[in-house]
Amino acid sequence: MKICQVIMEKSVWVMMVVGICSASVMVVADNSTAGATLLHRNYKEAQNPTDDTDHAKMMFSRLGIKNNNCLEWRKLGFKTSGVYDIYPYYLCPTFLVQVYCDMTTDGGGWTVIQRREDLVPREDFYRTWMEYLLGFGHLSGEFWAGLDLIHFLTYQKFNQIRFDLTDFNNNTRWAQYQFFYVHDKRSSYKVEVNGYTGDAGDGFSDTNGNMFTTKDYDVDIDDNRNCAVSFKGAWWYKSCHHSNLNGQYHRGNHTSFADGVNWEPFRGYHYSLKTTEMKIRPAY
Ligand SMILES: [Ca+2]
Repeated sequence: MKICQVIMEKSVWVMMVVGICSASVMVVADNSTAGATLLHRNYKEAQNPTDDTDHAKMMFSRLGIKNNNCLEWRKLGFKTSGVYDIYPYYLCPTFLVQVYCDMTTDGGGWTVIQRREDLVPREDFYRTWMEYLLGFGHLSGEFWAGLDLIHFLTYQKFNQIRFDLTDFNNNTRWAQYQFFYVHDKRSSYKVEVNGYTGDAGDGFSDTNGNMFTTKDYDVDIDDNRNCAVSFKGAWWYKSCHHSNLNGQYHRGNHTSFADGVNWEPFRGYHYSLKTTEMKIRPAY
């Protein structure tokens, strides 16, 4: 009944959300896509609980508890970082998505939306608009959670975003923004962000108001080039960037300009970071 009321009140959303539900089913059914690989693999993991935390998660699921994000799991007492089931689509309330929850950093409850690590085989992040929309990679390694999921997670509540960064000398830095929202597909996943704190330097505020550009979808404001092609990544580029965390994994110093896993205020445009994590959490 509640969902029906929401649908009636927000009929403009119906067609879009029906499309999302259909698209998600297609993703699960079609193993040829990167998103399908992610979802299918995680589904199999969920069938084989390995520790007490997994058994506790299954118990909560059997009780019919459907958490919308990692913070809700954290508030139930879960303190172990790992893969959790969430139900982020408010008009598709039974559609399960598996995400990686950081349950330790700054009190935990973070839903991780991106990770780069020094792993082999390496994940390719120079991907298409559709791949960035759906997400790709593996939750236990390198991945991008998907723009559509990020939109719906940030649509639920007022969200924060945090970046945890490490260089090859194992120096760690962080950056946190008190407000983070990603619009829907019709707005090309435009981002709103503000309220920097941290010690990494502010490499993300300049994305505020920008849409998401990939190598095959140019919505940056630079009329002379596609920033994703010029800097071999995918990001909320303006013209072009102070951070490029989906760039090429150059492993430290590189002679090429600004096409690495760069966070300009931390290590500049000629240094590609060792690890990055982007994670979001409701502010309350
Ligand atoms: Ca352009």
